[in-house]
Amino acid sequence: MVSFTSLLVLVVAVFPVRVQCLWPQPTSITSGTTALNLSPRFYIQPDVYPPPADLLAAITQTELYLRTDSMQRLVLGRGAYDMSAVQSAKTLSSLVLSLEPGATVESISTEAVKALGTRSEGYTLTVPADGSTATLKANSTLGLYRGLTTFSQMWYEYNGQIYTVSAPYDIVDSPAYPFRGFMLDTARNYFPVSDIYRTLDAMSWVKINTFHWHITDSQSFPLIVSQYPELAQYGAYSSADVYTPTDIQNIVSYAAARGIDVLLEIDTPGHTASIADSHPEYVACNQATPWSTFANEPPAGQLRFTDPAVRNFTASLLSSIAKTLPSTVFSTGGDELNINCYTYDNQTQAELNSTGLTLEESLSVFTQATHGALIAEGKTPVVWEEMVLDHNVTLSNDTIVMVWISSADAALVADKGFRFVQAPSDYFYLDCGGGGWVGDYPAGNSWCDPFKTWQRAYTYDPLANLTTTQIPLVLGGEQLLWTEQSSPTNLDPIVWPRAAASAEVFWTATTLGGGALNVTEALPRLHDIRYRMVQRGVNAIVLQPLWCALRPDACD
Ligand code: CP6
Repeated sequence: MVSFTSLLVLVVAVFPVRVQCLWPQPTSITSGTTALNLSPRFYIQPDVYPPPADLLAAITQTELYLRTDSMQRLVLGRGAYDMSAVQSAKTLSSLVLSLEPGATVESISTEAVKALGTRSEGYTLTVPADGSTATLKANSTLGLYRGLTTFSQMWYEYNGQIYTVSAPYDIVDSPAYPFRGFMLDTARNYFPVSDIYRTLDAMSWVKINTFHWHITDSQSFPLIVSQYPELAQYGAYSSADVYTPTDIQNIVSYAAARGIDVLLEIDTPGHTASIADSHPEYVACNQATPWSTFANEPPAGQLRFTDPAVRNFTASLLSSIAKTLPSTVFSTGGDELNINCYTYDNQTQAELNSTGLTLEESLSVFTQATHGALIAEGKTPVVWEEMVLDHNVTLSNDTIVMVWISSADAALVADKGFRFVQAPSDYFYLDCGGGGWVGDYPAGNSWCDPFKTWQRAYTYDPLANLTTTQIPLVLGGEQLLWTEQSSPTNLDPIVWPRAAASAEVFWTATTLGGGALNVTEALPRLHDIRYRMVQRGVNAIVLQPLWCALRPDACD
């Protein structure tokens, strides 16, 4: 005999009432099963005086998303979804934003570029089921912005009606880690400013707060630097494939208004062949052959860092760029330095002989000069892991290190006592061909092998193999797109929604690390945010057959 209760459990198991589909999942949330509509006169009221312009713009944008985001199976009309509960539901007429008592009113943009660990991104969001006013509170406008992002993900438009079925909501949310990034390489292939804007939009939807911009490399130098216009004039792919100082300012402002800080990287002293296009005397092994003896990919070419003129030039270049940016962080790169390049360079050898320094000691002198120039501009230097693990370079204690070669290196960097960002290639590289010189890798042995799925990134444990004293050194992490085999044609599909995986790992996962997250639970939520991305103009790839999204237990 099947009892009534077991039958009930069965029914619930077959047709579970799905909870909300937020991404990233808030750190603390309770929600219900009551339907609620947005009133046609619904408005978002900022009780913030005076309301910063970027907060008002974010409110307008949120109201637009509310009106345009639908649920996929309702759009298709195959959902077998009972809208009667929604039709008779109560109506919400306003969301009121306010800052906690004592908070100073600053713009989102001001808050977004503050030093890591000093930004306030948390918020509380309450949406009662009875139609009384919803409230969003935070200590800063940046926190309000994060809360607006969450609010926009609670609702679906259907036939002119905007509804949720999971009221009431009670959310207390703040990020587990201060650095949640995405890196784009704009040197292997050029990306127009509009592509970068769209990418920043998508980043903001999943609360990514750092755009790590690998702007230059050996293949091209697209950055126009006012004091050194020759770099882009000769080093860019064309006079159109450049970022002007105005482009940079526009991108930085666009990002900041969306809660995103721009971490600009000028990779030095390796990955700099494009500097030889304007300053051949500064570059060793420029386009030397075979390139594989001198670099990880063609063309070879690295700065002659032993040369005092190169040291001064680089320090001055970095400070002239850094001074135009509001961020407190700036990356000098430092990855994949090829030693052969200097062994065979007569000028470098002569300089080492005359100074009596080893190559590594000289690299330390160079790095102290470039980092000194950045520190003088109030910036905290950021470097790739080789600078601390491979070369014995003297760095200031607050230097931030990017782990990339392997997730196993995180513990090694932590042993050195530096704060670091998790960017391990074995989990977070999105490209099919970082260094992917097609033809140079046997079939089945490219950098794309294996392709890293969203599940791979999602199950990364940022705290694996770290001791309790090392855990505070983890600033967060980022997924990365190297663009040897990417361009505007495939930007959205190769990045989204995969890059949302680490956004949740570093927002939601707390002391347990990524292992606390569950891919089965995440899939319908990721599907949902992916479909929002598509509706908002980002060409994110599908995660499953459409059939799955039409099931009754897909997101409501
Ligand atoms: N370019 C630069 C690259 C890579 C790095 N730096 C890279 C290395 C290995 C892989 C993918 C990308 N293409 N400047 C390493 C930080 Cl698998």
